[in-house]
Amino acid sequence: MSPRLTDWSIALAAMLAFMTGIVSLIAGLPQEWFIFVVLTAAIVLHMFARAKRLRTRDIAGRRRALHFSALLLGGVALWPGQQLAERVLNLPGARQRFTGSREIGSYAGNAFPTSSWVADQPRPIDAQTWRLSLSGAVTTPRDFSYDELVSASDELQATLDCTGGFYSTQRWRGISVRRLLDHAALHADARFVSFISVTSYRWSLPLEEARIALLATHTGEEPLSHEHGFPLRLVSPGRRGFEWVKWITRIEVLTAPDAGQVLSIFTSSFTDAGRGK
Ligand SMILES: Nc1nc2c(c(=O)[nH]1)N[C@H]1C(S)=C(S)[C@@H](COP(=O)(O)O)O[C@H]1N2
Ligand SMILES: [Mo]
Repeated sequence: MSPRLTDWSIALAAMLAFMTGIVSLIAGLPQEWFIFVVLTAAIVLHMFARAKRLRTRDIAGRRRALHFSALLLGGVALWPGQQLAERVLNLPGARQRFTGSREIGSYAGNAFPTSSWVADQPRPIDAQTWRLSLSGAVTTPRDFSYDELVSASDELQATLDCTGGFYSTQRWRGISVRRLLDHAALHADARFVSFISVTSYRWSLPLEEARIALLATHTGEEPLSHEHGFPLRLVSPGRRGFEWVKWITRIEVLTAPDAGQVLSIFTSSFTDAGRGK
């Protein structure tokens, strides 16, 4: 590939990345994965087209060694200084969690940001006709009504942390997955539990981890809003936000990992239900 072409593709990629940044700021769109993919592709392209082999004289010699150690030490020395400055000036970075996310709307019911992996936007769900079905590697598959699930009143405090850059800690209420599974008599070879949305977005957890997760109907004292996944969403402590499936309608017990789930989170927004049809 000619140098010109790669320079153009880098410029284009940088512009795209910049524009998605602006758009997501304005529209509150969620993920930075798109920017990441575009930039990575551009850089890899650039490396193949333009990389020069490292020569010994680029890295050997006293001057070079001094130069590199100074850069390294300088970087290390600057970091605590930057952290301090952030705290003193109360910049947004000061309230960041180790994931880089900033806290918004903890312990305030539905008043925290809402996010989709791509663009899932189902129609509001009527709790009275909605059912949760539990099936797969179980002896007694069955359905549950909203009222049955609400009456369990299990509680779990956990932090939703979206890769889009916010986190929010809530006291969630609903029914624990453990309690739900106790209704179904699992087969001996049950290994995973898959949580499936009306949009076909799905994600699974290993059985033991699933048991400590919660199927939430409420956040704080409020029933979940439609945007936050009413009537039922997964709350999975320690897992990233994209794994907390919203608008769940089916739970399937699996005997092997679900290889198709990764694709499902990218395609669900293009299904009829995902588009609100
Ligand atoms: N069905 C479905 N569930 C989903 C998503 C989605 O697009 N579809 N997005 C996930 C992502 S990326 C995050 S961060 C959380 C956001 O939950 P919130 O809208 O309640 O903040 O929901 C997750 N659950
Ligand atoms: Mo997210």
